[in-house]
Formats: sequence, C-alpha cells, structure tokens
Amino acid sequence: MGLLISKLWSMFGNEEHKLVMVGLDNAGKTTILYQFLMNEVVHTSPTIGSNVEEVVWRNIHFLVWDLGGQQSLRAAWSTYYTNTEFIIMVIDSTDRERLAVTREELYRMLQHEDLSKASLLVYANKQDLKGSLSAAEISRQLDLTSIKKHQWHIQACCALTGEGLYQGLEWIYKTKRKKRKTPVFPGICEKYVLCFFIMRRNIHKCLEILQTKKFILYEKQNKLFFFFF
Ligand SMILES: Nc1nc2c(ncn2[C@@H]2O[C@H](COP(=O)(O)OP(=O)(O)OP(=O)(O)O)[C@@H](O)[C@H]2O)c(=O)[nH]1
Ligand SMILES: [Mg+2]
Repeated sequence: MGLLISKLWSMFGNEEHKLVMVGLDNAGKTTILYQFLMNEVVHTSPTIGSNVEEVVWRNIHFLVWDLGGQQSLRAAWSTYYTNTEFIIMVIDSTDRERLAVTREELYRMLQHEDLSKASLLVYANKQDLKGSLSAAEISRQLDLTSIKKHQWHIQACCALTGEGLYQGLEWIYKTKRKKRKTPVFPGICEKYVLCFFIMRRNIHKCLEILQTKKFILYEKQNKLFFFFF
C-alpha cells in the first residue's frame, strides 16, 4: 500500500530530487540559489559549508545544495554526492585564469561513483560583465564534448538579472522527464484523449498522437492498452 501511494505521489510530480551546486568561490552559486528561491538578488558572503533550499520548478521539487567553493572546502564536496541526480557547476565567465582549476574539479567530480548517474548543467555566469567568455568558449576550454557518460548542457546566464537561469532549470526538467521510467501524468491524459479519438474513430488524430509519443501497446482481455512513457 505504501509503495502504491509513493508511486502515485511520484506520478504527480511531488517527489524531491537532489541537486548539488558546485563551482569555485565567487562564481555566483549562492546568488543563483536565492534567485531561484525569491526571484531577487541577495547580498552574499562566501559560503562556509553549505546552504540548502527547496526549489520548485514546474511542480518538481528540487533539494538544492549550494556548496562553498573555496579551495579548502572543495575536498568536502564529495560528502554531499549520495543520491544526487543533477550537478550544477557555476562558472564565473570572467575568471579566465582559473578555468583550468574548474576543469580539474569538474572531471574529478564526474569520476566519483556516487555521481555516475548524475546529469550536468554548467552555468556560464556573469555574462553581464565585460570580457566574459561565451558559453561556447567555456564549453571548448572545458572540453565538454568529451563527456560521454553523463548528459550535460551549458547555459549562459546572469545571476543578477536572472537571465538564462530558468532555461537551465528547463533543461533539468526535460532531462528529468526523459529519465523517468514510470509513466507521467500527461501520459495518462494522452491515454484518455487517445481512447476518445478511437471511440470516435478519428484514426488520423490517433496516428498523430502515437507518432509523437513513446508507448507500449498491449492486449488484455480483448482490449488494447497504451502504456505511455
Ligand atoms: N556582475 C555579476 N556579479 C555576480 C553575478 N552573480 C554573482 N555575482 C556576484 O559575485 C559575488 C559572489 O557571489 P556568490 O553567490 O556569493 O558566489 P559563490 O559562488 O556562492 O561563492 P562561495 O560561496 O565563496 O563559493 C557576489 O558579489 C555576487 O553579487 C552575475 O551574474 N554578474
Ligand atoms: Mg556561496
């Protein structure tokens, strides 16, 4: 019974997903966290340890851990990795000198077994500042295309205005939905829509829906069932 309830709960998108936000000190992690939470810029001081907040996006609940990025704190990042589904790496796009350090930290992280299934979102932050590197240039310098075992995406952003931040969350949302094994709520809706069209024998509309969806078709007691993903 408990299992059934938790399955139904997850189908309606109320489960919580763990996300860790890393990056060198001064990259803008805490500023991003509070933009997500309050839609405003807060005054920050360097994070010692971590901040954690629940962020809700499109009815998905994310538990976001913002980890301090100073050199002495980075060794402790791995203690937060268990059950992490998404890594957000924040980069100060003007900090050209330390991009090599970021790169080292990034590949060290990706090798950690607790993150073997995690997807990676890179925020190329501080795009408002003169001389900032573009997301494409950062991607090139970090050699992101060499990452094959993790899904990844890079997003240019500015934590002060919020520009680009939600596009990043949107990528996380879509990636999350693709990873999902249980059918999601819109899939169930589609099933009923489809049954409606079948009943009205609107075969063209039916085919249109089926072409855009992943599904398993099975038969039980002389009835056809569509199981959407
Ligand atoms: N111009 C500009 N400044 C930013 C942006 N994002 C953050 N900052 C500033 O960068 C400074 C550091 O931001 P934080 O969010 O504290 O950085 P952090 O990554 O949390 O740093 P640690 O906690 O030390 O790891 C603050 O003064 C922010 O106001 C941005 O997009 N543009
Ligand atoms: Mg911070």
